[in-house]
Amino acid sequence: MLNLCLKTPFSTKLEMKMDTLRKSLASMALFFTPILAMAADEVIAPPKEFSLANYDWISILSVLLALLIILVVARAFDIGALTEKITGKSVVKWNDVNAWVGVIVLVAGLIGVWYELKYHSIYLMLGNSASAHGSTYDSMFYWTFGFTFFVFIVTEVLLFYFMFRYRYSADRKAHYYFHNNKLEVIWTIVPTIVLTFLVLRGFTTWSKITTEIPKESQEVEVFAYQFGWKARYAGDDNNLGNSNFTLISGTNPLGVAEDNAVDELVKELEAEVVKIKGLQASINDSVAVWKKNHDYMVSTGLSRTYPEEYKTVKTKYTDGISGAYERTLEKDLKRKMTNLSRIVEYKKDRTFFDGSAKDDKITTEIVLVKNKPYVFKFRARDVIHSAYMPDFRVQMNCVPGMPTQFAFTPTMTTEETRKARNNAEYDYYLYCNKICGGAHYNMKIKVTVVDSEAEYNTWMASQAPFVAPVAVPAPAGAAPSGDSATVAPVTPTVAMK
Ligand SMILES: [Cu+2]
Repeated sequence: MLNLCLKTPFSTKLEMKMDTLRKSLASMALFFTPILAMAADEVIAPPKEFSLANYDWISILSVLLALLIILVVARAFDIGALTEKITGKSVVKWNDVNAWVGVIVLVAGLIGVWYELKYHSIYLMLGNSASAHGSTYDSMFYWTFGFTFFVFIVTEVLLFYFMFRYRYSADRKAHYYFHNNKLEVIWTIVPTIVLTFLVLRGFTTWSKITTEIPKESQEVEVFAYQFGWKARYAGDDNNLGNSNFTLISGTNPLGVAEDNAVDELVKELEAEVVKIKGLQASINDSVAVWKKNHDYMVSTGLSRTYPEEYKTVKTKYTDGISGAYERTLEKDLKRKMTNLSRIVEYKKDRTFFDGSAKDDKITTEIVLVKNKPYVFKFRARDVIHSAYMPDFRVQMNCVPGMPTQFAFTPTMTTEETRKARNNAEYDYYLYCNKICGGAHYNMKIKVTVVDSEAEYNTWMASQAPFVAPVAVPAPAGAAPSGDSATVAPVTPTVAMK
């Protein structure tokens, strides 16, 4: 009997309705799920499969109940208004209602503020700063927070107090009060003094942090690119070699002025120039081959059997006869030649190529010594990035074509901070703090502060110096680079991409 009941069309309809409800609740829950800020090294878990058991039904029903109560109260007010209209007597004193609602909002708000301060004030600051200038920076934060918090509490209490105290009363008439010079002066002067204090303090602190760079500071170059960081330390000569974006190549990612690396790049570019010149010399042959292929495909009907392949052949052919192919080659050649001549000019400048880049070390993490002054020199390869080291209270934009810097002295080793934070796995990081593209969220480099120069030296010794690729001698009989006349025409199929 029961079985029969369950199989009725009614139960199928109910199931369908439940299914729709489940789906809509799922999408609602997804929409309202708060997006929690996650530490960069946390792994994002895959989304859980939807199940009704995953939801806190008590909370959902409580919210529904609260909505219902609001609806009932609103209805009651509607009835009250209707009664007033019919009887002509005042049932609800709206001014009193508003005044008391104001009091409730004030008290609830202040309880909220107290709750936040009690339970979340540990997140107000990032914890002990690990740099020499960090405490000045933190104190600035506390002063600003202190002033604004005091003003916030006073103005909120006054706002709701006045709203309550001077609500409408039939036996009181409002006093017409137009202007008061004393009041105007007070509420102009007080914020002026406070803001001047805060701004001047910020200005002097910023100037101090950014201009006072100790002479003995060690330079570290920090290079930003989509999506990562590289650091460069001076080698034994204690001198960071010069660099320029024109010199960047696959084997020289930072574009340092190092002879072998740049010679290799010149060779690569020369080979490309030869290749393009070869293609230019054989344009007519190429177009003839493409025409032949094209006509063959059309006459045999292959163009219809293989439409995608035909499209490629047709594009090549039309680009060939219209001159688009020729222009592309010209542009490509011009670009390569310009680059080549720039590099050749750079190479002539022996003060730029002073050999100091040879022993530079390019590293994938940063190691610093406690209490030693550093100046970080920032460069960016592609777009604007921002180097952000919250533990050291350091942040600086990294702008392509515009070197920037930030000097600071770390005062706590990684070990000390781990102990202070009671977290044996805590590490300092330099993050990117400017949304710079798809993988921006993962753009970081580890920073370790060690206790002694000896520890730093051990790490440094384990880092390989910037090794330039060894030039491979060209095989005997090969065409001398740059001489296009001896180059055989290149197969046209390789030509276009
Ligand atoms: Cu970035």
